[in-house]
Amino acid sequence: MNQLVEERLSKQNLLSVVEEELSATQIIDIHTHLFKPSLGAVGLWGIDELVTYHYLEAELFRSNDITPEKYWTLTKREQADLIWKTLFVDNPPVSEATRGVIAVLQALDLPTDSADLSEARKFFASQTLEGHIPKVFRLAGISEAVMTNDPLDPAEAPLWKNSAPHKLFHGVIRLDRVLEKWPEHWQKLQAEGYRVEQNLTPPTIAEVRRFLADWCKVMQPVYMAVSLTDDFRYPEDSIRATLLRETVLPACREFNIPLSLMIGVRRQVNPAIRLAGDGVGKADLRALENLCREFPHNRFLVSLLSRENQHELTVYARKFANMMPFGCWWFLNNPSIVEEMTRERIEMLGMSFIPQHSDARVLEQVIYKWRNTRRTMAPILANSYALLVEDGRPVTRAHIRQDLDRLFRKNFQKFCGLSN
Ligand code: RAT
Ligand code: ZN
Repeated sequence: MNQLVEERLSKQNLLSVVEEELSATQIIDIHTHLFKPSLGAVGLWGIDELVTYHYLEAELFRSNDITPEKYWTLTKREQADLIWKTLFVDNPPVSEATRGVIAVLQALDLPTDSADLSEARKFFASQTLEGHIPKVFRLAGISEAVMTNDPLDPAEAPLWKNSAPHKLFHGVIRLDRVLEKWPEHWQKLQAEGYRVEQNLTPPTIAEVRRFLADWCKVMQPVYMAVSLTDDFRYPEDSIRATLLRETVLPACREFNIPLSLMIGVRRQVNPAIRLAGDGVGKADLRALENLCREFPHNRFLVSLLSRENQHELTVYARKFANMMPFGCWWFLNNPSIVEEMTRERIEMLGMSFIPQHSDARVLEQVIYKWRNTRRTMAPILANSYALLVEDGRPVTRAHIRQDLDRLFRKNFQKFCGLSN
């Protein structure tokens, strides 16, 4: 190790060294809605998708009198033009989601204050997806992105037939349809040749296991995942709990992968605004406690949507090493809340958690989401080291590098049983 890396840092140097090291860290983005190029038909990218992101659609209706009903009759391009005019021209784009679009435009050397989107559209029309992805990942400082793959999505599932592994993307089996909407989906499994019925009989359980095993072979998932509502309970007398206990958790053990639980959504509190219409509710974390205790041979990645649940989750992480808290999810991914959650996690867990994921739905969003995460987290990390130095323990660049590698790569790789 060279002298510079070993040098004990003074308190004044900590922030700049953390910033430098954080910008050099190649992050694994552990939860996104991005897709590898061979699944490109379901992947979103480009200016019209960026501007019509559902986070921005939710903001549109607060600053423009258009009704949701009228908005949904517009073409994607017309929707983007309306949002651009409303949230970027007539109003200052200071919210987290609007500012993100500005940061992406700047990173791609496109105008940030133009009256319309014509120049940006011209730029994106001249890109190929294969060439654009590595450039975007480079600008975002990420080495890999973890996808969200729903084997029951009629648009996505058939694309897996001709899809080879890709070194920048990892697969994840997303189970919302199986676990949360079994009555509407069991016939889909039946149509695919699995001998299931609506009742969870022993043969049906065995066939759901076979379905999961088959998709594990196809998708090579790094984990399985489900998003759960704020009223999630475990144990409970329900289809969801039975499928979890009898099919999903055994499959995770068999394939030695974690289950990711994202808990706290309140679906469609305002259905008129569609994807933007989900809300948040505080969850009862006894469900999580029961799962972590009753299934010590399973591992759980956990992200919760309610700010009010975060301290409790951090306490649970101190009780259960088979649980890994991750990310500041969705409505929490704002600097004020990221700061609070990250400080709390470092204070109670040291470096044994996964600070963030991007949840990017549109490819170029990884640029701004990771830029914001780095910007918010650098002072928090620097402050933790400053306190340590103050209390008598020297800190070097090598220590910082190792910690960042652990937070943004190794904790995930180890928890998922991936080799690095
Ligand atoms: O953040 C989002 O875009 C949400 O709509 C959800 O996709 C959420 O992240 C999820 O994975 O369910
Ligand atoms: Zn998501």
